[in-house]
Amino acid sequence: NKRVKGISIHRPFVYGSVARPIDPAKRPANLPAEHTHQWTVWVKGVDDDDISYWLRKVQFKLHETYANPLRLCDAPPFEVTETGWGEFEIQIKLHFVPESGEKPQTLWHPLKLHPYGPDAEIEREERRPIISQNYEEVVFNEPVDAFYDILTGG
Ligand code: SLL
Repeated sequence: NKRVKGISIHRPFVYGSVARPIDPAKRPANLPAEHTHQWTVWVKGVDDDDISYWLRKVQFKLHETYANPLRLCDAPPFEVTETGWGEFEIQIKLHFVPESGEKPQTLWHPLKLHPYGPDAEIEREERRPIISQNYEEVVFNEPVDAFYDILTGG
């Protein structure tokens, strides 16, 4: 399994979160009283492109106030939905397909629940979803040839 010399392959993806305030009228009876929002954090392809040919699984690490803070997504969609009361940094660990021989890579996403800035008041009044999303690229430097074939569809 030789490395393809002098080659870097970039693969784009997006990661982010959306949070919605829980509507008091639709509040599930079993929800802890202090939970104010429902949110989802994700890793996915740009325009929902398939990324599972290079991304094998994703581990999300939530704040320690959550029961079972480690959440493993073994297949797409790579996302976690939860309810809660506070903002925190979510650790996102990307595990690549075994053929890659690549070590996992870690990134951090600040979960955003509360609007701020010039439109914060109207966003709060209208209970608009709070979206925070980032574009990123993973760079595979000199991939092994089996992985190079997978990446390039060869
Ligand atoms: C804060 N530093 O104090 C942050 C921590 C943690 C949020 C926020 C737990 C929900 C649950 C939850 O929402 N933790 O109890 O399951 O704002």
